[in-house]
Amino acid sequence: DDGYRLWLKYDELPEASLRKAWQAQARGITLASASTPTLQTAARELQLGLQGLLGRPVPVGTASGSKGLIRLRVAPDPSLGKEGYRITSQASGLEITGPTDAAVLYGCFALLRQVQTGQQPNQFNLSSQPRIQYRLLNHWDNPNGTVERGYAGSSIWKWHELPERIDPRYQDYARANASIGINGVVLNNVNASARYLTPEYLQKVAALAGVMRPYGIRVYLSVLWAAPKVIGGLPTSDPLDPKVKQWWAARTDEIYRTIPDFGGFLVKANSEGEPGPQDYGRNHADGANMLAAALGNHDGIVMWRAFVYKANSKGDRFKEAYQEFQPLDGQFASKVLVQVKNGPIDFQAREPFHPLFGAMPRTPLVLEVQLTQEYLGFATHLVYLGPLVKECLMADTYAQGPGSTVAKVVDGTLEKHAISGIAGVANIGSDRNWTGHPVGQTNWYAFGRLAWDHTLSPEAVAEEWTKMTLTREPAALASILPVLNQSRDIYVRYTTPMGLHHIMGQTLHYGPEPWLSQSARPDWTSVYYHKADSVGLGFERTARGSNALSLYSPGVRQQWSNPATCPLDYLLWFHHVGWGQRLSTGRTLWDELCTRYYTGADSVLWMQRQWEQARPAVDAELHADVAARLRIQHREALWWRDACVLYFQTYARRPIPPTLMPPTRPLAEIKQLVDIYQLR
Ligand code: BDP
Repeated sequence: DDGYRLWLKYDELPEASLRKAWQAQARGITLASASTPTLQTAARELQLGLQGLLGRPVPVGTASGSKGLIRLRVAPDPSLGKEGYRITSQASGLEITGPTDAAVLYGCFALLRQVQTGQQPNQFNLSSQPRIQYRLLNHWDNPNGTVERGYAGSSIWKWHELPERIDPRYQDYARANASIGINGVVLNNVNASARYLTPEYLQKVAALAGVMRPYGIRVYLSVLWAAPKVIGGLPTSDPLDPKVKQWWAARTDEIYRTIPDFGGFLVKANSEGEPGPQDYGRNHADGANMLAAALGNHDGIVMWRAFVYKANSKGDRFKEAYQEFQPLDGQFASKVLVQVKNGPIDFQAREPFHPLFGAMPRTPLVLEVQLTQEYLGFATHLVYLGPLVKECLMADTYAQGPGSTVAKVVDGTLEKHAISGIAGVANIGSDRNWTGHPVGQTNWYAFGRLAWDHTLSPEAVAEEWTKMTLTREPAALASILPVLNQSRDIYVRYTTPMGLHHIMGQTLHYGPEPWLSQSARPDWTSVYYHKADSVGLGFERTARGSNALSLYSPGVRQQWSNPATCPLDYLLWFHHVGWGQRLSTGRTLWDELCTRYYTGADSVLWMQRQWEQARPAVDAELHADVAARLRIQHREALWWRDACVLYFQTYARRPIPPTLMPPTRPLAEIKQLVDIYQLR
């Protein structure tokens, strides 16, 4: 198994009785509504899946009357929103209904999921509708085929071949997305090239949109703020300049002439050297609102990113996005959503939720999470991110009292927004199995499922994926699922336990480099974040330090500002703690730190054993691939452990606790590994 088919494998169900039971319910598929491309797609996808799973033909027709037919029907149902579906057992057979053809398509994939995960065809009466409206993948793909922070080969978009040649992979990509409810894709990197707005490229984008459309997916573009200058020949890109406004309006009209269901724009402006409205003394709202005006009556949105930190900032980077954006709450046009990363720094293995959530009640906020594992071991380490996404969604902002979770901010229910969105930075590339690490597919899958319904548990989602992708054998599931579910915590332990953050290798963001003290800017170093000294470790963000904690609601602040009540997982995010300080575990900070690094690295051996136990039930090629990656993961977990323990020991001046075996190599040797690994 080369992994290409993802979770849409559709191999014949091994249990004859289950097959039979479903066969009786699926003798054929009928369309009870006027056929549209999406409805035809729905019928074809259902047919494809059922034929594989049941091992016999499942014809699609319009005939009715006979029993055991699955009816697909578009029918108004105010309780289902636009995209919700209902699957019911009728006397004549199963019926999949929804208010739009895309809803029926989602229903078809939901039914397939039932069959794939081994459910019996009982009396169905199930319905589901997405809680978040815009569920988008963000590709950080460049025109030349490279992918920023991509670890699964090159871009799947072959711009030089478009629009004439449509790689069959585009359709398989669309199928996979539709099967988990993703309804939009931003095709290109947020560090955007202006090229995408040229007529030549719009033809290419239109060709991709044509593949996505029957799957209920709209395409979006990241835009370069300076495009009016770069490709428009204007002397300025000032958002308040009439010529600039005209230029964007004309460009936008042309986009909609070429791609009538175009989704809208994603913008990274005045961030990490990208141009933006501040170059002209304007603010983010001026920029976003100008683009919203350019969209006019077209059905499109602007997603304006809040990932900003000033070029010469002297303060705490933690606070910068908040300081720039919070005062603009209420000033954004109705088509604008502000897109906020899950945490205040940058996709670290564990971050406290971003303080902007709950702090901009008059602005819809898109939650941005990173599926590509930039800071999480690339495509080498097995890290299932469902728990990370869920942890952020469940975090309580206390903005309107207890229960004001990030999920409720994002889905719009807390602050009563008409639009809502969530974005995942894609981990998809040209590798045959799409994500490099075979288990990286879980992160794509879990993003879609949690975007659709954030009340799902990440454990349940992992189980679905594993059953659909790897095996339904109970013993194998019992060994694989704990590995997935604990993998993120294990990764945190051997890299950045207890709230350490941003101590990874420079530029490439791989491996440990806690000693990094020189860089183009202080907040690109490691010492800026861990602040190790002879007294202790951690970033003081209480009133005694940067006071970043003041950005949170009192309910959060109260808990986190006291080191005794701050969860250990966040301790060093907010406190500079003495090496000898005793923690709730009974250990000193130093001993706890060492213990976590050691147990984290040891746990990778446990992951290997668990994976080994599943061998008989998992495809041999795929099993061997993951097993080999787990061996690398252990070697690199030891690298992290030894680097961090030995480096922090130079400040702590305490022995490794006696129950742990001290590293056998000196720090100097480990420091050299950075150069070897990073090919600097
Ligand atoms: C950082 C990445 C950088 C991205 C940036 C962003 O290192 O490549 O351009 O995020 O989100 O994590 O804009």
